[in-house]
Amino acid sequence: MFKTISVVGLGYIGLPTAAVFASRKIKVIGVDVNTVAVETINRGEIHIVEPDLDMVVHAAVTEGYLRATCTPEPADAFLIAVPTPFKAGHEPDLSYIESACKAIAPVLKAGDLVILESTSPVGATEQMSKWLAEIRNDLTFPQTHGEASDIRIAHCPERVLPGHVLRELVQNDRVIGGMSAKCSNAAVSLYKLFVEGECIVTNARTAEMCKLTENSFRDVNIAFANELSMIADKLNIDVWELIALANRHPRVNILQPGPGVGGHCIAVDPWFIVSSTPDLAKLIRCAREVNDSKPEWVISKVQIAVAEHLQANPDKSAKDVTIACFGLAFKPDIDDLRESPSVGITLALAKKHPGRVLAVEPNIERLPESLTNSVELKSADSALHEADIVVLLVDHKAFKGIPRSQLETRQIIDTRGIFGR
Ligand code: SAJ
Repeated sequence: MFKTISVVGLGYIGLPTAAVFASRKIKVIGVDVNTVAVETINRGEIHIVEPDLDMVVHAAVTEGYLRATCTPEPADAFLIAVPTPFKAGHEPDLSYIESACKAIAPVLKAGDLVILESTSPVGATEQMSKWLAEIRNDLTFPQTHGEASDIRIAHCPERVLPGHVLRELVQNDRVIGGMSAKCSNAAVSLYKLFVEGECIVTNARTAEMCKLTENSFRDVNIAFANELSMIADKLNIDVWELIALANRHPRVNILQPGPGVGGHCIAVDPWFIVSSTPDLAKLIRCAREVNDSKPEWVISKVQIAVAEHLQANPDKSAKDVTIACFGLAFKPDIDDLRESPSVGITLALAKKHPGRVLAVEPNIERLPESLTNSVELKSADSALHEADIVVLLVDHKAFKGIPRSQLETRQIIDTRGIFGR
């Protein structure tokens, strides 16, 4: 039924998905506007960091099952996995989906399946189908022709955790929201080519809301931990000990505080609920605000530490004080700096602090452009050697092994609680 599958958007979700289909010996055409990504993939290499993905892509390309291109070609199924960021006012930006629709519409044929995988506000799948129908009025779509439509449309949100993508793609259950029963059935047969989890059918709107709900649930729970960390600090209580104790209750399971919530999912998706129902989504909005305010709190803690350091060393001025920020990624053991609170904190410190600001990020080779002029990228050893104040922002494995003896004479702001434990 699916001889050729096209995956539009070869990023953190699209590329692993394309590679996994190809690993099942299905012809996959990957489409992306980024020519560098396309060339890299066609060499059998990857442009992102995800454990084991390099091997799977290399095998898929050399065996001839995966090929990338900038121009869409005919296929039996199209999976759209493009970004869905937000615009000013936290309104969802569907322009990448619209561009993907314009790109694939000319090559659609009767019987094709189009799946929206990108996390989207409620109604986006119907909107996608309308955009396709506007361009291809020679074909019929589910919003007008229901079960009899030429083109099948479904939403099937990805739910994989960066760092564990290849395992979760195969093992996680999939929520499949077709615009009609036939659309859902077609999508189930497609995912069944590699998904070992259950494929559960619903409608497109519920599938959209389900993905937003999952990430909002996590955001609200992280906000609880972050709020608790600020309260505990004020009351002179170790928040990590507090959470570990409270979690011994059989029905309490508090998440971990940090410097804020990053990434392109949890810090974004709850806004899609808020923007569609602003008067009702009070808790979801508040959680976003709590998590977004955490970096400011961390920055103020560093400023207090600088002031304390100067008090203890009256011969020094602020420009003699060196701050080292440990970790720039948005979470441990990945290279992804997108929407990372750690980057924001490091940049803000570099702007405010007259002395040197160092960054340690073992998963990158060069600093993002926003930091290149004001921050120095260092190894953990040299940063520890040079710093007066250490700000731990990401709980990378590499940092957990730092001997306590190397930290003793430094002032530490540990936003992840790894040094104390
Ligand atoms: N974080 C904390 N404390 C915690 C857990 C996370 O501060 O206890 C922070 C992380 O440091 C990071 C942010 O939250 O900055 C998000 O990290 P994450 O590991 O919670 O989630 P993501 O963004 O990597 O992936 C999420 C996942 N969603 C859920 O767990 C509900 C993943 O399954 C989704 O597929 C992904 O979003 C997505 O693409 O939407």
